[in-house]
Amino acid sequence: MHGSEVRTCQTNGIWTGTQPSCPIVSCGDPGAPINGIRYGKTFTYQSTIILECDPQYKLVGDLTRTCQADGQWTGTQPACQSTSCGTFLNGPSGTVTSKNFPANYDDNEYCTWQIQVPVDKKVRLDFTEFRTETGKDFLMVYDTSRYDRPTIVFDGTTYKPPPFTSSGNVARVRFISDGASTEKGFSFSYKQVDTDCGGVYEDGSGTISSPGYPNGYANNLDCSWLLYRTVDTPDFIFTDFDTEENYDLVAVSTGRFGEEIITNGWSGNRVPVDSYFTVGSSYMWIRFTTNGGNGDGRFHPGWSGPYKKYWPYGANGKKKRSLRKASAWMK
Ligand SMILES: [Ca+2]
Ligand SMILES: [Ca+2]
Repeated sequence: MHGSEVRTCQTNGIWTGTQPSCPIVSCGDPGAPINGIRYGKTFTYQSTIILECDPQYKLVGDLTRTCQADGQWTGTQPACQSTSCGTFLNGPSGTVTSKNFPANYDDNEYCTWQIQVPVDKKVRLDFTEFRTETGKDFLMVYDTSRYDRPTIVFDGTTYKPPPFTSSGNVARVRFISDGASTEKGFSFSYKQVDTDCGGVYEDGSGTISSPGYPNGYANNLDCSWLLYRTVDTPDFIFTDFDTEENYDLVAVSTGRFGEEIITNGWSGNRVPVDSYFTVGSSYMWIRFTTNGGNGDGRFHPGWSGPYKKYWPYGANGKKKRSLRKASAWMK
């Protein structure tokens, strides 16, 4: 504040002092660490910036800094130190494990793996093990060209992340542990997959279809789609559905780990009446697996449908229910 904190009305009808003004406090741009990047473009009071390091560098210092009322950033500017934990990887496939795996990882880790495949492919991650200290040690997955914030963050010892497929040909995985208590860590494989076999669909709306739809899908598929909305709930509805009964399965779940199961695997040629969503969840997973043949000899076009933002009212104007069981709402 500039000006007088206390002003008194004088006998001459004029206030003492000067009228105060309250210019917003700015902490200024602290810049990016060398071999790192700064996310956040506002530097005024209560703004928070995120500081990160490129792959093969470890962040030492504060990951986030917040502008305080006195015009100073919290903490100190971090540095990016060269590290052997994390690296650049290329397709077609490989395996990544946390440090010391299957023994426990170390404290204060900051490891970044960047996985790149040819431009006409996507990156698929399959976790085989996952145990980190809940709420303290985090594995972050960053989608293609979206390195300012993770698409999804995993921690804990209860669940394993579902298969993840990037939206483009690069994905980053970062693991950060705090200064105390460790777990076994994680192991995942990566491989390149065709662009129509899964992906990340963030915000907006559009259509997702099985590979090759409507001209039929291949045998031995395993494709994983992630629908993600930053501030609300994704909603998906099948408008066409025809797969080999009992063998070519569509599983739908919600939650970070897909722990809210809507269906474990749905098949046949019945189209659902209602849409799929779980109120409050930002994440929805759709996984399509097909077997090695087509035993019934019929042609199956596959499935297709639009995704959008969850809206609580159906086309009939009635409020929709949160649906978790497939059986009750199939034609
Ligand atoms: Ca820890
Ligand atoms: Ca089949």
